[in-house]
Amino acid sequence: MTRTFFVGGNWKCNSTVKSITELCASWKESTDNGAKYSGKPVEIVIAPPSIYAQTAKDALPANFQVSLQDCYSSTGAFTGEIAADMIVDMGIPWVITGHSERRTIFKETDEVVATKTAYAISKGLSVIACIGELLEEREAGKTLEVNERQLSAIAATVTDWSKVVIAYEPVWAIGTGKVATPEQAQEVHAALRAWLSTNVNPEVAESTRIIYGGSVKPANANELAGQADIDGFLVGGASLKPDFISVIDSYA
Ligand code: G2H
Repeated sequence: MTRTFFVGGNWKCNSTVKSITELCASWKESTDNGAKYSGKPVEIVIAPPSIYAQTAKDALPANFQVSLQDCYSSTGAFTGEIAADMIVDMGIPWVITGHSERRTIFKETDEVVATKTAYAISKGLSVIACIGELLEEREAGKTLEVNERQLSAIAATVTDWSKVVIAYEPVWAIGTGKVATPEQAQEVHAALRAWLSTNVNPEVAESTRIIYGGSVKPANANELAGQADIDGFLVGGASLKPDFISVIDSYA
């Protein structure tokens, strides 16, 4: 089975109308409205801050999809939240759940992430579900234990795996410039795929995209993309730049 290469751009809490307009214009120019890549299929999903979702949707190249960076698992009296229902209503097909900044800064537990993921899928969204270990967890030899615990919480609630992309993002590599080596990333990706095979089923393990995030940029994307179990990227800082297009092309 071929897993379509997946490249996500997570703009986090960055951007203005002006910067989005300029960035998208440069992407359109260098890609002939997004139509010109290396010839292989690639799925491209950009997650702007929610208030700029429509601005991005209007400005992005034609084959770029839009995601939100988080969602809430209910409508109602939840001031400041955006329910998955509303994301669907606005014609946005994707959402990110469990990003490490949600887990560490906003104290989202494995259970909260799992609930959001299941709810988003139940409303028809596709989900980029993030997992990853802290530096102290890696140094304590707990990398696989932590990632399998986080994946297990998500897997317990997922009913449709065709709607899920798993993003492995070691927290020590996020925004730090310290990218995991291709071997370090491949080791975890292979273990996660084996976990899916044993604990969900071999078909899901074979078909689910497991993407890497953490200081991905044009200079390191090709080598990471060459690893057998790395099916794409979730890119932060480098997705705010014109040459993000070379990350999209890194699978070629
Ligand atoms: C990891 C990544 C995007 P960056 O958070 O999700 O960010 O590429 O800036 O490390």
